[in-house]
Amino acid sequence: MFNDNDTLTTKKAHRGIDQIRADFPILQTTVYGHPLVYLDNAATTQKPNVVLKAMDDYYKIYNSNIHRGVHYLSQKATDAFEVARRRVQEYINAKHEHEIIFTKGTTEAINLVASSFGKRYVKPGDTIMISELEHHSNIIPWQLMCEDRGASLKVIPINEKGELKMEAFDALLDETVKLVAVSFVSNTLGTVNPVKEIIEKAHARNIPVMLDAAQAIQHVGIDVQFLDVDFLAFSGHKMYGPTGVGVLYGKESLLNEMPPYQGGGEMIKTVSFEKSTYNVLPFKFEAGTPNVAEVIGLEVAINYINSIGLDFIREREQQLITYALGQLQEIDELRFIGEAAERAASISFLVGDTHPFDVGELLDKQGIAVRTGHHCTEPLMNIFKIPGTVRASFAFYNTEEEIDKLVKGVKKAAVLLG
Ligand code: C6P
Repeated sequence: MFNDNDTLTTKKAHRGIDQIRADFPILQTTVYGHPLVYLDNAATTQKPNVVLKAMDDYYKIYNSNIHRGVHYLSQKATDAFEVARRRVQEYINAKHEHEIIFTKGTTEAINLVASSFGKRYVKPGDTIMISELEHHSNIIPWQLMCEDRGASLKVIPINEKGELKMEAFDALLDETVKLVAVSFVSNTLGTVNPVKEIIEKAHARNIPVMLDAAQAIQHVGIDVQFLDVDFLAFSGHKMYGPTGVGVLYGKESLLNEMPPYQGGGEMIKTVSFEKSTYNVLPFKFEAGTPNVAEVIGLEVAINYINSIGLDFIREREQQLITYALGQLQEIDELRFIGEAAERAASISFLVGDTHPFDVGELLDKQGIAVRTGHHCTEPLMNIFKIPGTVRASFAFYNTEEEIDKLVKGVKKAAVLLG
């Protein structure tokens, strides 16, 4: 068990788990009279006080539009916004600041690439390769673009454990493939995909790779130069930051070749009714007033993660997963969906023949928040021939005590639902 006296070998968080939890006001709340047990971190993580304060300070002290005014407030807000861009650049080790494009989330980042890359590089007969594990956000944008461009999707199959079949990937990789777009970590099964291998193999054929890092960025250190990945997308709200902000990282050489995604203020150099010209990176892809407070909040969330330490986070979350898997597998009626060897902080399961919603509701009444349903991965559910799962997803602020409550709650649900 992890408590204030325990130490982790790579421990950067010199504070105990209780002190860390005190940073998150929502973790002190109750639901139906029970202390909240928040195990829905893959949907969104909770926000520490420092993030909430940074956003509040912006609105109270220097609320202003950015990149537009010479006045004091505008300069201050612009500086804070651009510091955030540098912080993201450092966090993922991008080569250039202007390779960081602020979006409203992973979904928008993927749509941006699908639309803009598609217009520039995809023609009839081409294919885009995704996998059976993908979130709808990494399926639909490609489908829409393929319909528009006369292209089609190729889908990497998975094995019964929920791991990509890499020999199938090798076989599918041919000259029709214009881009490989896969998740780093599956939101439903927690599978960690062999992304380095995927990138190397795709690059051997000069095919760029986009990673959906929505479920990876908060769990593992990502170095885009080491991975040599071409595009990377993630959301602020899944990494202890606010909703309404996300990031698209793209290699300068590709982004420079791609047309704007949206038109409006900030993304132009000159405008006339006959012909307009476009701004340089990153502004070419940031039309309109961005979510300034959210970008500032994201910067502080990254600072917060850095203060806890990604090594600590990874090690702590692995402890929690191992503990949860061990405890849950003691329940006779429970069946895991997805048993990949490499996994990050999500566990999906079913209890006997019960519907996941019923289990989720009973857990909710005990103050335990899990997600139930298809988790925006309907094709994956179809492959497993199930309507959905119960998903418990963890963050470093969770405890073994909370997992014990989950296990007790699932046992109770198994009895009540027969
Ligand atoms: N998954 C979940 O409960 P947005 O909504 O744009 O912040 O993120 C979309 C998204 C894209 N890819 C993956 C792998 C994701 O997990 C998500 C969001 C949440 O699993 C909400 S559906």
